[in-house]
Amino acid sequence: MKKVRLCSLLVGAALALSLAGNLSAADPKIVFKLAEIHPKGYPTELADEKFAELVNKYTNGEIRVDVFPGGELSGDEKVIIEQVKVGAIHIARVSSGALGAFNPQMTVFGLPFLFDSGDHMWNFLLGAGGTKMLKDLEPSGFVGLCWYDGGARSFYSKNPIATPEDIKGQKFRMIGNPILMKMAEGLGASPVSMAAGQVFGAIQTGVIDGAENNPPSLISFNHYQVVKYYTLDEHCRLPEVLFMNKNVWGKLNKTQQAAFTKAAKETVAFQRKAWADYEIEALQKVKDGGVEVIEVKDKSAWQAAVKPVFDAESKPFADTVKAIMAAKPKK
Ligand code: BDP
Repeated sequence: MKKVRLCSLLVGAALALSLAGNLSAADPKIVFKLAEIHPKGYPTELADEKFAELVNKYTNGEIRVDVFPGGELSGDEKVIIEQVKVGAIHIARVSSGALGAFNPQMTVFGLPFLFDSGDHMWNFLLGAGGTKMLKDLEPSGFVGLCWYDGGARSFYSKNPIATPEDIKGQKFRMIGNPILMKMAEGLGASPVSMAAGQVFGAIQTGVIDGAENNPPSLISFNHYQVVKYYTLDEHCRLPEVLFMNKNVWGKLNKTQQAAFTKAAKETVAFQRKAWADYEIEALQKVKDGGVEVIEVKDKSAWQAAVKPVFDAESKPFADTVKAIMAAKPKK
């Protein structure tokens, strides 16, 4: 009995010690966990590894970041974000689509056809607007480190989709972004929300007809094996986010914080390059896997079909949308 009490006292004291005060430079045991649902070698995962390497380098070995890819810590980004919020996971790379449930401003990226192109998105993300959005993660208990590319999302299904009308009556898993759910409803589909890890089984067993995502995700989650058609309507671009627990950040000293910021910043160009290369390769793999890829050269019918959703849903984000429109690259 006494032993047990002493034990729990010691554990309590150790915990208090680790929670109070700064993480000291002399402490060799600063090891952070970084969660990633994509497998090793995926462009965001490569960037996570690069980030870990640079943090170690710039802190002169004081801090180690261990990357857990392939959903090893959880295959559900909602769970990962909850864990980052309580500090059980220190750092994570997730989709801004999933972060919206914890930090509503992130929902804005669900607005259909918000960005004209990848360049348009990056002009915004790397400018004052995108920097402010990372900063505005703080009231939610997070520190935003940087943005990564997540390309454009398009519909894929067991059934053909040539025009927006073909969406009608089909059941799609939409990433849990309320605007995207409304967009699918607006197109006459039944949107279903579930973790990315559940989509393969749900399509295979006929619970849903399809989903929407970028080409690399069709490969990383093996969805290309269970659908027949991929229609490149490119209805939205959801940037990826590297972020961490705010209290953990607060325990880093200024030099360590600067090392994190520098490391994160340096991974952005690296990830964008890895993304650009892999996006092309992944689309080819989808085709080689037997999926019919339907190009949508003229998107005006799709844009017109979702305009009412854009108009209604953009209202709460008027300032951000204005900043995004102003970030269109000059032609
Ligand atoms: C992918 C993102 C991943 C999301 C997934 C999804 O890279 O972070 O979990 O989409 O649709 O594009 O849930």
